[in-house]
Amino acid sequence: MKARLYIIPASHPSIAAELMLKHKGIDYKRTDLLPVISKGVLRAVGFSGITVPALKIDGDKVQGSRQIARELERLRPQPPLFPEDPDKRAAVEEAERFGDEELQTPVRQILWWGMKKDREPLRGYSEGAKIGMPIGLAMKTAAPVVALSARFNEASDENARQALQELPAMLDKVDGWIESGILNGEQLNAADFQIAPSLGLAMTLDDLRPAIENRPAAALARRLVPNYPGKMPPVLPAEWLATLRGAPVNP
Ligand SMILES: N[C@@H](CCC(=O)N[C@@H](CS)C(=O)NCC(=O)O)C(=O)O
Repeated sequence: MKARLYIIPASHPSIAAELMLKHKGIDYKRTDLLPVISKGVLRAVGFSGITVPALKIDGDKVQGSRQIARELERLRPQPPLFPEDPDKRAAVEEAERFGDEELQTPVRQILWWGMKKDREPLRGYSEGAKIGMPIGLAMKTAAPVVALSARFNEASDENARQALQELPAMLDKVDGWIESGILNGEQLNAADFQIAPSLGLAMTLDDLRPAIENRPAAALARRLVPNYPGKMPPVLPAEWLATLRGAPVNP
């Protein structure tokens, strides 16, 4: 099987795709792309969409972490990414959908909002990546990359604040799935691989880690992404963090 995965360093759905390729034991080559520039490269190599993860496998092109999960399952059924039992499969698919459609975005918006305040952490998030130029040189283009990425991801004050408010209920949901055995069981599944990278990325933010690290969700992140690249020092306004830390919200 010939596979090439296109990623952006530290992108949570990209890490989900890598985890699934490894789970299936599929050897792959990786092309690391800088945000923004990634869109043009993906088009140039024949993908119809503009986001990573994007996978070329045996001549086919698959884009999107959930689509990649299904293509890998089709190409190599063992070890499985989805349970055989229909009820269990439906539960895993719902958790996976939540991870993709609901959890990824707030984490991404908080991260890019933080980068607008302090873009130096971008260096750490790119650690170990082969982006085709020295990281010091890439950092010289960091200002427009951050501005465009923040705009692309709609990382406005309002959305970042809203994302912070939504996060505790989302973490409760993940903890509930762990307690009921849908996530973080003996047999890992597509939802584990989808959700753990979002948790891992969130935990690279000093502002968010305290709200996650003692939860069951953190154990899932530590199991699957123990060395998530990057670290963002405290950057969010204390007032915005109040709901996350359990303090009452001002009326
Ligand atoms: N929900 C999609 C999200 C894909 C996505 O938005 N990827 C981001 C990186 S996390 C991207 O490619 N952004 C383009 C950019 O930042 O320039 C998936 O799971 O595949």
